[in-house]
Amino acid sequence: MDYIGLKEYLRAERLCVDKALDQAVTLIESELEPDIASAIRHGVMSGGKRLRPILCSTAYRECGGQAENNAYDLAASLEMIHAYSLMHDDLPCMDDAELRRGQPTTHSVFGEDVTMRAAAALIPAAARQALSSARNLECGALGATEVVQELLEAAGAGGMVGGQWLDLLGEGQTLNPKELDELHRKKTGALLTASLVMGALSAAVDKETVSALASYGRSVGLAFQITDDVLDATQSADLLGKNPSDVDLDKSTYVGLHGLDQAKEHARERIVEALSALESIPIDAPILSILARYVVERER
Ligand code: GRG
Repeated sequence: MDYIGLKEYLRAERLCVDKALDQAVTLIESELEPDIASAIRHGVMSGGKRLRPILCSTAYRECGGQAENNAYDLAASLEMIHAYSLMHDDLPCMDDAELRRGQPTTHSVFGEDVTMRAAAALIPAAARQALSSARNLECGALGATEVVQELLEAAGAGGMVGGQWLDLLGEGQTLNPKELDELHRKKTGALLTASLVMGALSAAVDKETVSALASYGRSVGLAFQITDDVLDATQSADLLGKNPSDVDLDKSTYVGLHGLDQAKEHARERIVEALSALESIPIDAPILSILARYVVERER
C-alpha cells in the first residue's frame, strides 16, 4: 500500500468508525437532557484522526476477525473514552484550551458544568458499548469481559488517568527521560495499546499474538507522543487545530529534553521495535506495519 492507498484506507475506516459512533451517540442522546446530549455530540463527532478505533478494527481484521461491522462498534468505545478525556483535558482547571480539532472546545460552547457532566456520562456509556459489541465478536460473551477489562484498566489510574495526574503534577518541572516516558506510556500509550489488545482479544487469537500486539502498541504509543511533541515544535496551532501547546503550559517535552533531531530518531527507533514485535508472530499484518510508520510521518 502506498501513501495514496493509506490515505484512502484511513478515510474509509474513519467513515465506518463515525457511523458506529453516530449510532452510539444517538442512543446516549435518547437518555440525557438536550444540553448534555449536544455537548456529547460536539465532543465525540467533531473530527479527529480516529487513530485508536482504526488500530482496533485493523488489529481485529489482521488477526482473522470476520465480523467487521460489529468490530467498528467495539472500536467506537475507545473513541468515546478518548473524547471524554479530551473534553476534560481542555477544561480551565486542566489545560484551559480554546481550540481542539480546529473547533472551539466543548466547554467554550456549552460551558464547564455541562461539559464536565457530558464527558463523565461517556465513561459508563463506553463500557456498555464495549461489552455489548464484543459479545458479538469471535471472543463471545466470556471473552467480552476480558475485552472490557482491558479498556477500563487502560483508561484508569494505572493508565490514562494516572498519566494525566503525572502530567498535571509535572507542570513547571523538568522531568527526566524516564519520568517523561512513564507519563506518556500511561497518558497516551495505555489506550493506544488497549486498542490493539482489544482488537486481538475479540478475534480470539492466542496469548502470544495478544502479547506481541501489546508490545507493538507500547512502542507505537511512545512514537505517537514523541511525534506530537515534534509537531508542536514545528507546526502552527492553526495547522494542528489545537492550543495551547505543552511548551505554552510549561510542561516537559521530548523535544525540550532531547532536541528535535534526537527526538525524531527516538520515535523512529520505537517504530523499528514495533515492527519487530509484529514480525515475531505468524500473522500477516501489512496494514499495522504501515500504520506504525504513519504515526511518525503524519502531519497533524
Ligand atoms: C482527573 C487526573 C484526571 C484525569 C482525567 C482528562 C483525563 C482524565 C485524561 C486526559 C489524557 C489525555 C488528554 C490524553 C490524550 C493525549 C493526546 C495525545 C491527545 C491527542 O490525540 P490525537 O492526536 O487527537 O489522537 P485526535 O484529535 O486526532 O483524536
